[in-house]
Amino acid sequence: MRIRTVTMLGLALITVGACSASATQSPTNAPVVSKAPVTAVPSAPAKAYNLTLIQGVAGDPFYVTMACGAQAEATKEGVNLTVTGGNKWDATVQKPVIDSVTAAHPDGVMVAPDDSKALLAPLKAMSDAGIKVTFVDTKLDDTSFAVSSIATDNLAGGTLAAKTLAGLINDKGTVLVVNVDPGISTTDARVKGFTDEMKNHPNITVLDVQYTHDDPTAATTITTATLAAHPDLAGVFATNVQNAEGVATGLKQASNTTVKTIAFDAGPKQIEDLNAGIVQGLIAQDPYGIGVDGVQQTVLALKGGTTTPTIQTQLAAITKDNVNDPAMQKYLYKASCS
Ligand code: T6T
Repeated sequence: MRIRTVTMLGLALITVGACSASATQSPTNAPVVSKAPVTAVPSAPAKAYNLTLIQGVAGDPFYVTMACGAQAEATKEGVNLTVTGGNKWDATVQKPVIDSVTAAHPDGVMVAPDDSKALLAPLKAMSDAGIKVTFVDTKLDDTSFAVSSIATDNLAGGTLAAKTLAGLINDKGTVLVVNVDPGISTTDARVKGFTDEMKNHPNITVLDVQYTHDDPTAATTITTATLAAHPDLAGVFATNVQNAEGVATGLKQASNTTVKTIAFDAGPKQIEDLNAGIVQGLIAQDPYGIGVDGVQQTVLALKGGTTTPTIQTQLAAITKDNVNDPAMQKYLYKASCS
């Protein structure tokens, strides 16, 4: 069990150690969780299991980095890994991908479902076909058939985003939340953490959450329209890579230097926008670690070991001032594994 909190220019760096269902509250309200050791592996004959990682969407630096971690762990464990994903964030695009993986019948699948309800039937069918299913990043509402669900503490990340943004705007003004779609376990939790925390800031008005369907162009359009409708806009919370990129473009196009922006994730363009001073803080996840844990848990299940139902991976708050710190480098997402 470990938690480390360091305050850096108003942003708290939280590293939350992994896992398990039981959580207590730390002084910062970030859950402190204890990690069950990955030791209970019965001796089993060596087998080159076939695993598949189904990304939430292909090409997103978060999932690219997750695939790098999964591949590194697969190589270490001597198992085969295939990586696949739809070309946009959409349950109707991901469903046929899931169905074709089920038809190919790998031994185990790590999957980030694009919707917490709509993909229950195809993923249950995958599990019923005898394939071990592990949720990485996003999950379904029904996790009963999963080996493990591995994700950032997105609720705590949303809370941290709200506290940080409130500090940056001197606890007053109007703020915009730009989100992907309703019904995604990760981003829903981020918005809940954010809006719940903002109830403690009575002089901040949170506008109705706006959805982009994971399209950066939509995030730009929303930002432009909101600046026109609310010229006093003080802050923005962008809940993931694409929304952060689109919001930054909107602020740049408007030559706006007053709005403060906090975003989830740490893709290469987000780091550029942070360094350029367009975005003030990034709540970065550890997708590489999620990939590693996903393979570990799936292989453990295949070997008949005791898996951990819920694993929470680390997050960190990145600012322009700490982005070059060695400790932050593991939180910066990759455009490719090499
Ligand atoms: O924020 C990540 C991921 O955690 C989320 O579930 C979907 O969006 C990302 O992939 C970033 O674009």
